[in-house]
Amino acid sequence: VGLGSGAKTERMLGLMDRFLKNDPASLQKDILDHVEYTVARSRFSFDDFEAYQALAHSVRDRLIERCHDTQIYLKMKDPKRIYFLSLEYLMGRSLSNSVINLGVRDQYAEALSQLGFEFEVVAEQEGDAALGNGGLARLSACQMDSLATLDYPAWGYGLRYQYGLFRQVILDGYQHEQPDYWLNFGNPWEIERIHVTYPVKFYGTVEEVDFNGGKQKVWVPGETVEAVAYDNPIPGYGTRNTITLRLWAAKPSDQNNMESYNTGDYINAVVDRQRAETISSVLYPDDRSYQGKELRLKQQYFFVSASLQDIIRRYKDTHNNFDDFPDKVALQLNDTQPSLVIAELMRVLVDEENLVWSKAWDIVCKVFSFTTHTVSRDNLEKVPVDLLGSLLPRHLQIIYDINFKFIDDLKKKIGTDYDRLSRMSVVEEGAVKSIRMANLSIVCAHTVNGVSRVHWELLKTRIFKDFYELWPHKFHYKTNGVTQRRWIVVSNPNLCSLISKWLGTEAWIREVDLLAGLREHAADAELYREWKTVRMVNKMRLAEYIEAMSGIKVNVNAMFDVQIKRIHEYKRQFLNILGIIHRYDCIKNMEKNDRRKVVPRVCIIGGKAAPGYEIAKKVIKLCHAVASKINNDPDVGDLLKLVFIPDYNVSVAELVIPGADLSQHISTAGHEASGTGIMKFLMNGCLLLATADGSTVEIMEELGAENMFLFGAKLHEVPVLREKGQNLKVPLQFARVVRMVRDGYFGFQEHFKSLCDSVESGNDFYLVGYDFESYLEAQAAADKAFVDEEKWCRMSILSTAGSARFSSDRTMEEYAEKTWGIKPCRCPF
Ligand code: RUG
Repeated sequence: VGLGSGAKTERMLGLMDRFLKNDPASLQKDILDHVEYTVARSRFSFDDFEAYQALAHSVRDRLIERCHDTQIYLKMKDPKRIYFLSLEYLMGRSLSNSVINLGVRDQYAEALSQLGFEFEVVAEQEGDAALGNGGLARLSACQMDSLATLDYPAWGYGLRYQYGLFRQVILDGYQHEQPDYWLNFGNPWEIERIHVTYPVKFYGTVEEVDFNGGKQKVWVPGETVEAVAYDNPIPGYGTRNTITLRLWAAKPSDQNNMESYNTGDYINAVVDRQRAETISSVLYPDDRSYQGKELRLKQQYFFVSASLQDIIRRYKDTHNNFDDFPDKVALQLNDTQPSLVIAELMRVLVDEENLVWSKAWDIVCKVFSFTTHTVSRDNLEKVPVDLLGSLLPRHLQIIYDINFKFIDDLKKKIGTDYDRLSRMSVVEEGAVKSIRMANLSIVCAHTVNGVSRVHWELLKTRIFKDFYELWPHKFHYKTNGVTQRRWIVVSNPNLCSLISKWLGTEAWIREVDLLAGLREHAADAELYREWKTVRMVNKMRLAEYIEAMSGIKVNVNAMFDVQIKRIHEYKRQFLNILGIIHRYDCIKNMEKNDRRKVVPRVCIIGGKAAPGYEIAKKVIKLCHAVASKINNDPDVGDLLKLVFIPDYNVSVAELVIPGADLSQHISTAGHEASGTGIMKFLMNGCLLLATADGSTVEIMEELGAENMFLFGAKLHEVPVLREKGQNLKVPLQFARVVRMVRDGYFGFQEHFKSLCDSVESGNDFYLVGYDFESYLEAQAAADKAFVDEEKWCRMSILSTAGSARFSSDRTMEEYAEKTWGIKPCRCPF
């Protein structure tokens, strides 16, 4: 329905707010109606899960209402919009977050309680939406929350995988992967838009046809797949604005296979149709290498083609040429996975909209911004030319043309420095001729952002040095952030109330800088008491979870020391485990009396290893082997426990982070582009044991080094230390603990051999041995501080107070102002 500004529209807008009521009595009726008519159960008999389903549908109605209001308003105002393109989103659960952002949590809790249900128990019924791997994907989710809350006219686009990130099951200490068919019981948080579908084409040939007295290239595709939109509403907090994360699912298209049907090959035609659906069926579970996979490339193109058709359709609703496109559209590339959209936009503008190349190129250069999350050149995405040429022949030609013109211009600027020209080329020659997706993105984007200041330095001096020297103005950074709504308000309600009480306002939930006001109270004994109580309750909740999951009873007065994140060599979970072995070894070798001086610890590790990442999987096994030794040793008792939390995901993080005393972020300097887990711990008043890597450096500046436990080789020292290789001095304690593993003290001697080899005899690329001594010193400093309860509590309060800068609200404001050129557009209804 077209939207005019006439009296009818005004009247409709006036009526809207009154469609759904939010008082507990109305909500109760609403829930019961959904029990009867949506879940199809009797209102006299339904269980927690059915209550969850009904509740979710009731919330969904309110989300839909707000989504519509927001879109109507945006359509009226037609502001410049940001389109966020990302192949991964780690949304986690939606219920609690939605009702909090809608401001109706207490009303729903009351309505449920009157029906005999408890909100927390019902909320636990929800599974995670895990359409992503790790940091990059959770960052996208946090940013969507901030964009909605800050009233930015934004859309998120991605893929609706049928199988999210695998479920991790541990059997005998080994990781096994199980498919996550998360849609099994339906998904109330999405709206299937059967009328929003686009054809996406693949394969075929490029032909030259006569056009306007000249020749024009035309792509004649060989296969068509239909993209169907599934909208996931993202409500802002304290605003009616609710933006949309639109995820695409692949469905067979009726344009294929008519031939087969006609020739009677019915079965093959059906099988062929089913194949189309595989495009959006599964998320690739490796967050760093996916080179050269056809399905992956198909996923990328499928999602960007559908998204771009949708974006252009929306633009054309109100514009009849492309002159204003850059003033109305900003396209954000979240890493290189969406970068094919560059070639796709050129193709659409030149081949379909008949713009001349120079005009199309001018538009392309104005609309794209690119954020890279990578720190190593080796991890940059490359697409083999053969693969791209067969799947998307016209796009390959366009990329060649872009590169040809770029190199031509470059030669005029830098002359015939062939080494540099070949490094900067979008096309990599070599055994496997490939397209460098990062180079393509940099050439076309007006802005290239890193995700922390250190990352920006690395981009300028190492990863994209040649490009930086050519276009210094393009390179910037926006330090990542996380949303305080998910990571305090939803996951740590007691801390949330305490903060609001001491700040005298809840406004910090939208205006996060107010958190700094806690500094004023950092020496207040009353706050200490309340702060400690809140933290203890969270620890008890975590202890219960650990016992339920692993049978291990932990001492809540011990320091809860947590490292939860993807398992990677550079993140050095191995260093953590070797440190735990050292601690164990010390306890064992102590006189009984001296053991009383030991600060008790519960070490908690969690994370998934990519299915093909052998060394990472061995780290998980080692963790279990060491845990089984330590946890069953009567000499150790409550002084040390090691727990591996299986199937780490967003909702597990929501439980673990508020209960952590100390958290570890111990990557080798220069390997973590930013790190965002650390920010969630910081917000929750957890103390940090960390290396000066990624955003930790900025956190340290904000908090003061005295409020953290820092250790390890600095960024500039790492290459020098690596040079030394064999001759690098490693402490005796290190050799001893590695030997314990090597000699089979924890069993599985043969299995752990390659793991030990990876940190010894000049192989120690991640400097585990070199950093071991300073790691132990930092751990000792943490022990010392923990015993001084007042000091610890003060540091904890200062951590939360210092976390405002690491909110994704700040990050999104910076992007909006400095990169995208968009302004808030707040729905007034
Ligand atoms: O490893 C990085 C993290 O340091 C960063 O915090 C996160 C969000 O920017 O992105 C992670 N990342 C990088 N995930 N995938 C990549 C691809 O190289």
